[in-house]
Amino acid sequence: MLRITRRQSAGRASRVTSLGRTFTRPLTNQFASPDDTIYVLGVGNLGKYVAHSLMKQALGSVTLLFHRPGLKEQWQSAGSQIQCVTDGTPDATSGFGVEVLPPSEPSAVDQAHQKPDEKPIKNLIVATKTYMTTGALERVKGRLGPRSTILFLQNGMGMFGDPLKRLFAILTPQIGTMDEASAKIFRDPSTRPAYWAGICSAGVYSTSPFTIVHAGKGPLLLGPADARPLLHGQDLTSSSNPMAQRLSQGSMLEATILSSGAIKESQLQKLVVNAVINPLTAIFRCKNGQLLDNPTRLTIMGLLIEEIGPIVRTLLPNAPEMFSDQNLLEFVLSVARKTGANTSSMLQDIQAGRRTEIDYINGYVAAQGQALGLPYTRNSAVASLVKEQQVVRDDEVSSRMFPIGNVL
Ligand code: KPL
Repeated sequence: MLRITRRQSAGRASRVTSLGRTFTRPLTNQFASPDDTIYVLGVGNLGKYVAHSLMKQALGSVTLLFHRPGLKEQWQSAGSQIQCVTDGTPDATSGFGVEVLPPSEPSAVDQAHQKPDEKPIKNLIVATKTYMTTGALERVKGRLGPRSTILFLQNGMGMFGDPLKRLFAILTPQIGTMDEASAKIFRDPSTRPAYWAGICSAGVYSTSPFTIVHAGKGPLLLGPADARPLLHGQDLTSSSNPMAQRLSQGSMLEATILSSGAIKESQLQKLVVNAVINPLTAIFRCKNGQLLDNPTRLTIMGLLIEEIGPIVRTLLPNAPEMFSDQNLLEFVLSVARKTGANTSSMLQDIQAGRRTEIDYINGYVAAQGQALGLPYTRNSAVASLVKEQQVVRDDEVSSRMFPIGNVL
């Protein structure tokens, strides 16, 4: 399996080790062309964090894509900068390009929307909420083509490159965002952009539209989501992908480029974490760490893993030992411990009155279980409770969630 590691050097150069060979390349003046702009679609916690880190380290131009004109006004009131607070110290970055996207309905173009920019986009980071992905991509699809790379930096699952699943994506929302993008936006594989998946474990939350708090360190893992033929001699799914290279330079993002197999494993491991911690913190309205000191909640975590483990192992033939139920449970517990003081993104969404990403997490797991003929009803039960914004007390679990038998 191709696993690529990157080492930072102290000076203005980086060393990349690939298949046993090490390359050294300068960090300066590589991204001078405006063509190399990295566009960020979705300025939530992660979009702002990645944009700020790229700008801070002078890794080329970055343009923020706003999906509504009101965001541009908020941006201007915030001094046209992203503020990132780490350990109480604020740090601001400016110099971003900004564009307000045209509305999806061309007839809705009005004074508030600037004339649509038609510049092709080579590098795009999609950091929207999962359920907004295709709606947002629809608005820039004309600027994307087979020479473009889209990095999906989101919760939930991406894709498995299975044409049947893409067909299935047309019929159900309970599918990964990349499959959905292929099914609804980029139907023709020969003109489709290269897809990359990203998983960011940094703890980041927003305190205002353009202010984030960087509360916990964590790496950014990147990898190509599928293989595809070379286009004019360029392989956008290899570690030499220009956007992946740029993200992996500088130390702020702690980024590592993985092979497609390794990123799929990481995505599935993250899916398991999100499918246990997110819905339970939402249903019990608790911090991540409050799942741990409670025997009822620990029992539910184990029962959910009993369903999720077999589904994930079927999706990952030759799953390594870290995908055993026991190891998955231990991994989830360790993440809950490390992020104990965090409010999960799902609970944050509920508290802010936003739609949650449950369809792309437990909804996705349940849909896969159903398609594979594996048990999935506990995942459906938690998904329904979250969708209905129900709050459940520990002593009501067996009657309102699913039977939990004798608690440990
Ligand atoms: O990714 C997360 C989320 O809240 O979405 C975890 C890891 C559970 C941290 O809160």
